[in-house]
Amino acid sequence: MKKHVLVLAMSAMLLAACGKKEEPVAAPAAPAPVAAAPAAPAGPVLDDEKVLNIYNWPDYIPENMIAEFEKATGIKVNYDTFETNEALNAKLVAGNTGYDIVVPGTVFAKPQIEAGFFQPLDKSKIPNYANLDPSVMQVLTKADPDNKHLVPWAWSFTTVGINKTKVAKALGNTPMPENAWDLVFKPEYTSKLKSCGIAYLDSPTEIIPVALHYIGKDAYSNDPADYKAATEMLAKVRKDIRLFSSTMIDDIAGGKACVAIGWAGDVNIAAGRAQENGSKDEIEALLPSTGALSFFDTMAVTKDAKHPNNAHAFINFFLSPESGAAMANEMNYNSGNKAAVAKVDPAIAGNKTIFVEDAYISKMIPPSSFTNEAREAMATAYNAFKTGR
Ligand code: N2P
Repeated sequence: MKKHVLVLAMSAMLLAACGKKEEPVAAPAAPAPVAAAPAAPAGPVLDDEKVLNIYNWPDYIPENMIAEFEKATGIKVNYDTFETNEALNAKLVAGNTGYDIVVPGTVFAKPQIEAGFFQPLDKSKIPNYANLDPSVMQVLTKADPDNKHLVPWAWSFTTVGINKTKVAKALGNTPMPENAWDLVFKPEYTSKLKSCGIAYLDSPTEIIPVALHYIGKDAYSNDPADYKAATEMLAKVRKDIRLFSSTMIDDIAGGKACVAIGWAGDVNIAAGRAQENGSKDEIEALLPSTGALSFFDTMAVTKDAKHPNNAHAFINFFLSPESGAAMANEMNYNSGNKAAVAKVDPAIAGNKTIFVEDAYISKMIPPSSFTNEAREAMATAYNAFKTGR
């Protein structure tokens, strides 16, 4: 059993034994020490009710992480998933989510913080906060000015993912374009690739920003006139799009799509899944020459969380070096945990679409955010594009 798990387990047992609530675990009364003993590490503060409700994206957590946390703390975790930022946002706007921890992307987290949906974190309950990469925390300040509400779950980028083998076949004599975005946005390519399947993520705020970037506009423009320009471009390839997908990993791994607008981490998961299924096809996330859109998904504790202490305990557990390394090694996602890097498998650490090199990071379009009005206009534009063939 890993050391941090052991410490948590011991404190959970102590806590259960003395039945206290909302107080740090006290060390049992001991005879006056003869020699100075090192202070026992304080256990996490937990809530009376040993429950934690988490709402996260699918395919985004190492297999045993919840079970390990439950075992270490005695907390029962209810873990639900959502597929888009829009879906999570609708829940938060409706209120009374019942969730203690939610994982919005920063593009949505900014207005959500402003709307008062989250409570400030108590960093004294998150000693592993120190493991976080300052450069990632710096990016988060754009959504959360003083890093008060958000800690990273993972970051990656929205890009073009391909089944290289199938794409090469479908393109025939046409060489790969210099700009990978052409594969999903330029009729010359989409007309050929539709035979093996083109998939787009199914969300206005995933597709319109990359389309805006492709046509040379600000990816995070709040101007509806720009959305019109983006959907005019998109309309030209609409008939070639096979899927608007919320099951991208299986669509790519299972051969329903040979090219996709997807998240690099999920494309890497698809590559592994295809291999497990016995496929010899090469699947990869591309690094488009004109840049990809980086995204940062973050944990936040809801304002009305019923188990805020358990939430902090989980956040601290997630920020351990072991959890961060598992996110990379098992899930192909970089969790922005500096202390985890030394524990990452060399093959994963060397994958430039997971641990992105500085030279490409400087090419990426960092996240910004939209006003609520802009998001509505974007959704209208997107739905018209999606339904119009
Ligand atoms: C799900 C990954 C979600 C990333 N596997 C997009 N926010």
